[in-house]
Amino acid sequence: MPALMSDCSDNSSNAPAYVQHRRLRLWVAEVAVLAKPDRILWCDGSATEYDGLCAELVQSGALLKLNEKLRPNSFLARSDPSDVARMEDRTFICSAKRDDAGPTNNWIAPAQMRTTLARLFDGCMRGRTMYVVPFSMGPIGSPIAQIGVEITDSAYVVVSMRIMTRMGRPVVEQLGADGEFVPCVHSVGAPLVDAAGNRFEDVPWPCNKEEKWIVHFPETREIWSFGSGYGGNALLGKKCLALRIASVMARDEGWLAEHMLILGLEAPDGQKSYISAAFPSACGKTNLAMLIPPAPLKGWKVTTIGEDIAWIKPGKDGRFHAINPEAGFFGVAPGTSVQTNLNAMNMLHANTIFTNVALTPEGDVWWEGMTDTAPASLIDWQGKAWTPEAGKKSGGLAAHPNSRFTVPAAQCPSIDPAWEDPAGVPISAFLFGGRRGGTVPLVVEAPSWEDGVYMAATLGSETTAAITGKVGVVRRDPMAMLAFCGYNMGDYFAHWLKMGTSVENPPRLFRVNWFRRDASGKFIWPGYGENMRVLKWVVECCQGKAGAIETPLGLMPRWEDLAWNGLEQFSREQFGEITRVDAPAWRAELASHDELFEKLGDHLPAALEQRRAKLHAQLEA
Ligand code: SAT
Ligand code: MN
Repeated sequence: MPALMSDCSDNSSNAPAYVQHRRLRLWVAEVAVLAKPDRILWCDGSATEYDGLCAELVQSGALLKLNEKLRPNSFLARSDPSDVARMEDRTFICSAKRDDAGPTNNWIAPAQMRTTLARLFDGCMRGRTMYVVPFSMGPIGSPIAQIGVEITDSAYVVVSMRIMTRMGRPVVEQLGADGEFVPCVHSVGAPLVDAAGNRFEDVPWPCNKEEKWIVHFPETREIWSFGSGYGGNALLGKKCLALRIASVMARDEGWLAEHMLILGLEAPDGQKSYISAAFPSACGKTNLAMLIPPAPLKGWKVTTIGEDIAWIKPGKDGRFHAINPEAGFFGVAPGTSVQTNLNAMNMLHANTIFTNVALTPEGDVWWEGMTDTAPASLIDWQGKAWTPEAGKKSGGLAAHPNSRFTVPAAQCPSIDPAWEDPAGVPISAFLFGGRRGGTVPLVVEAPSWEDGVYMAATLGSETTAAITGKVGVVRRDPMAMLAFCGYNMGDYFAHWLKMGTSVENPPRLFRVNWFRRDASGKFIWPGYGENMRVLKWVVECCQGKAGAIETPLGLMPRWEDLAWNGLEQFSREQFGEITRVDAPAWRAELASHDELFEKLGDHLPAALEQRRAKLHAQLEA
């Protein structure tokens, strides 16, 4: 933590009496001296506080209250059109040494970054309220949990953090007088008063159009975010703490902080397994985590622990145990429907904050894919009148492709009874998947941990609207962590290799791809609930019961090894198409892994180069 300024005392933090933590009070006072807010408000996390803040946000026009009968206690926020997704090019890892951030992260020297932050945050909260938001990632008091305190000048962030994390007074009480916490400072970067004292009107979605910075100091475990109010840029417990900072903690302490969902699978005989799966943003993690098995696969049941992040620690029983550090879901709205994710649709019935979806004349929400036909008239995500005809003509969408819902996890109908178990759940398999129109087969089990780490490290995926930039280009996204690993990617691979030997029974590793397309560009595999057929095979592999054949890539199911009841219309030819291993395409694929591997230089573990040589040899055979 930076040195304390001399001209502030802990009295100026405005902390309530229950805050016993002197260092926390001093830090809050210090940030206040820098950011110069009109007032400081410590959030207790109560329902009264939440309701009050939502009412204020409605008053100011930042939130729109949805129809109480159709969508009780729910709101719609519309962001500034320049602030709609994570910004990877504005995300920085400021480690002491450039090499520790590695070639896949943006790096700026800590001292230089601190100078920039001092400039950005000086007076950035003038005219605003500075909220102090203590939060726990993981059940409060769990040995796996971590505490953070986010200072923010956005009430939208406060109410979102109350859904996404365990937040408020109980966290401060858990901290006691000297507990460890990760300091997180966030400002939308839009003061309401300038240095000369001139006051400006607020806007519904304040942000800084010129500058956005999402900054991490891994050594001192601090987060500073400026200029954006959206998602992972602003809700600092999520990608910033639970992935970028936590991945560094995990490296140092021997565990894993991963961009993974966690789901439970109950077999017809009652046997329960848990699977964790890594997919890049907006590749269907939420849908997979809440999957409803097709009726013909009677007796199988899927339960949800988490849909975005998993913290995984070696257990005394020789297995990995995982918790979901979050308390809510920040899921992609478009494409969510009663057909694709009934559990999510039911979960969103109330107490939800929607961002950048469309508004119906009845005061409810709509997004592309929710229903086959769009309502005759809507207000789009930018607050403008929208009709299906006009949309067709202009190509303008009613909901932004990265529009989101923010909802308490407890509202999910498929939530697993153990989702808040502080000890976590034992993991049987890790799945790694991306969006790949070609080349990558439906499912492959890696022959060994090392082969699996190679598979995961070379995961490729077509980019989505969850990040700013071009959509649909294949990029290497190792373990779906490209944007979230807080240190050198080569060292991260070495950490993964080592973790496989840290327990007696590590999970089995699989790669999946639901997104293969035919010659006309259509998805071949039906996906969604039908993915249960693949999950069933995965669980059976873990139990040594599945049939499979060896391929150059690893173990794959034959047609007869998957359950097809209820999906008879899916032909053997189609199955052949999505499981085909095209040797020339794979040679090109292996060569494309250079794109990442070459960058890593001597940080690339030798074991991974050996795996690639082995794969090359197998493809020749
Ligand atoms: O990073 S966000 O939390 O905004 C969403 C995502 O990309 O997964
Ligand atoms: Mn994510």
